[in-house]
Amino acid sequence: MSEEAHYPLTDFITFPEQQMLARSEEYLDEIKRRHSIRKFSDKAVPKEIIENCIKAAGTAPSGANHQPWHFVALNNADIKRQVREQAEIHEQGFYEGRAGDEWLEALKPLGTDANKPFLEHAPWLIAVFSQKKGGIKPGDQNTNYYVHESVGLATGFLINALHHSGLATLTHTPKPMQFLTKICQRPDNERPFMLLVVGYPAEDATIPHHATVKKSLESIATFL
Ligand code: IYR
Repeated sequence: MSEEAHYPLTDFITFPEQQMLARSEEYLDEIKRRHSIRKFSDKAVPKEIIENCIKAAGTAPSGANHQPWHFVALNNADIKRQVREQAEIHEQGFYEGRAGDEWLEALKPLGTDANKPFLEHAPWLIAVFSQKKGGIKPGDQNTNYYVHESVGLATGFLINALHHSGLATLTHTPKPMQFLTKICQRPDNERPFMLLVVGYPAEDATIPHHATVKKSLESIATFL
């Protein structure tokens, strides 16, 4: 088959409009129940679920379909401890001044600080890496396009897949995140993009009021 070949679209499902409306409502209800949490139980999560969710993330659209991402799933206690240690060192600098007053003020309603026990408690951490160079075939070193957009989309798919599977997440962005490259044994040409904390909520997990305030449809959308 030539590289330019096209196939007929055979797996698209058309639903009656009534059913579409019901499905859109059901999806909205499901996704409204997604909340970032910062207290995780240490209950184990089977690897196969994480694998399926990463496969789902890997179906995201990307610039020229180069799929400029790599996911490192960590559930080894010693590695998670290293991530926590490094993250807390960097976050201390952040909270003790590097962030600046305006940023710290914006974070106050979330109640976050430099302590990150969830990095050890949660059964899985998924470090997402972006690749400036690559291509569709392993080993390709071509330019990748729309790298941030692509990796952001894949990360969104991943969060959604995890939520749909019955898992809670936290999008964590220790600043700076370069330490993840070494711990995750990734090459220099990749950049850490985000760290997802994955597992079940602890019994006393909370969501800050601030995070429950979502903008109205009118303020986020315009129909012309
Ligand atoms: N990376 C820090 C600070 C932080 C920044 C933003 I923007 C948030 O929405 C939440 C936290 C931390 O993880 O604590």
